[in-house]
Amino acid sequence: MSENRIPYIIEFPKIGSENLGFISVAEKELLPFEVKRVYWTYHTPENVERGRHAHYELEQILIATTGTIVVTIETPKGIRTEFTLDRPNIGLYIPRMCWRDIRYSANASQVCLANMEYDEADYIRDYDQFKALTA
Ligand code: T46
Repeated sequence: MSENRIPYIIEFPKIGSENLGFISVAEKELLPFEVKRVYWTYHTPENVERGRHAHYELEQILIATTGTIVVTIETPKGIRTEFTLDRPNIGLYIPRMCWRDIRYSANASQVCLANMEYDEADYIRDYDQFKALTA
């Protein structure tokens, strides 16, 4: 699988102009996995922190199509990094077995590309369990 992968920012093409507007495209050469699911979140209040879990096998790319999303990732090696998604032509790749805490600006809309279908059994929702599994 992707044991040694680390989170990173993907820069998608930005096609267009200030006069006409822009299109960004996620074509497969830029993606580290085959997309099996797309979901999106919106209207998240600013005082709510989402995520707060890891996944055994799920890999994702998060894109803030509007607003700003701040994602704190902790890798299996315990390295914590904060990523700010504040442009609609960038995405954050999150490998499997990474803890994520996510905050949203009030106007944020988030699109997520995922490598597998929804499976509640893939979630690790307890931080102590995450630490034990990655020790
Ligand atoms: C992540 C962030 C960015 C479904 O029924 N289907 C789905 O595909 C998803 C993603 C969720 N759900 C249900 C399951 C829960 O009852 O929606 C509810 C909230 O889901 P979750 O706790 O996953 O929500 P978030 O926003 O905290 O996390 C999700 C992803 O799970 C997570 O991997 O990185 O979005």
